[in-house]
Amino acid sequence: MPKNLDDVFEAVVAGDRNRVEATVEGALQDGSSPESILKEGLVPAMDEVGRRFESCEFYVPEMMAAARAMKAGLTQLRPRLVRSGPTAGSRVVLGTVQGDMHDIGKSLVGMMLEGAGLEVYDLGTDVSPARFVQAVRDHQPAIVGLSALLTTTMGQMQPTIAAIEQAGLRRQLKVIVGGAPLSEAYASVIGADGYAPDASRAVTLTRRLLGL
Ligand code: B1M
Repeated sequence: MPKNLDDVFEAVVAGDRNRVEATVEGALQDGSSPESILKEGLVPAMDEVGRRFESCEFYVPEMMAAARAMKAGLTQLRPRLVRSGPTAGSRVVLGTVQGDMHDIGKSLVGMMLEGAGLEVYDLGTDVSPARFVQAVRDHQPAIVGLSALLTTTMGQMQPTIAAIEQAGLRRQLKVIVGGAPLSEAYASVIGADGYAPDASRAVTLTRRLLGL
């Protein structure tokens, strides 16, 4: 990994928000692309944090500090990742399912979709099936995106899809799902229209489902 991206990685793992901002700025000044800072610095750092949590080198406070630091870096990159200008004219309602507080991956998916010209309504985390249904009524999206990071919350996806169906809204939209514990097979079992393992493939999938 190039030295400047290594510095970003270390700063996130250390949970040092100021250092993340300084190292991201430094990497941009040195000519690194926002995509490489994301893919080679910020995202692998969160994997390392997860690894340290699993091996009990880190506990929840360290994981939270790293998440805050990561989000500071994402906020810095956001204007560069989100293109302004004409949109593709389709709306996406996005959220992390009920019981789940993880929002970094979902936010990244939202940013990349905005970057692809879609109008994104991000409902945040811990979103109940009823809130998804209300958001579909309010915003009339072509796509609903569900994110889950826990094996204990991925089970909320199916009731969310069922609630959209029971409200008579399922046929007007496509549902896409993602998050570390998910798979293509799981997506198909719960009746989603597609699964994406990462943010850039969420964009490809969305564009394909919309026929763009
Ligand atoms: Co949590 N946590 N966490 N955590 N946390 C994981 C997920 C875990 C794998 C860590 C570990 O043990 N190695 C583990 C889950 C184990 C499991 O379920 N099998 C875990 C646990 C156990 C927990 C708690 C239960 C810990 C506790 O309290 N004892 C607790 C649960 C709280 C809750 O949600 N109810 C908890 C809490 C937290 C924090 C709050 C401290 C913090 C989240 C802060 C925040 O998000 N604001 C946190 C963090 C940071 C993590 C790790 C370290 C990093 C997650 C992350 O942001 N990754 C994580 C370990 C890991 O993932 N390696 C872990 C970076 C992000 C860019 O990737 O989110 O995977 P990711 O998103 C990717 C793809 O998954 C995909 O695209 C994204 C971008 O490429 N994707 C989609 C995601 N959503 C998508 C939607 C799509 C398409 C693609 O379409 C709609």
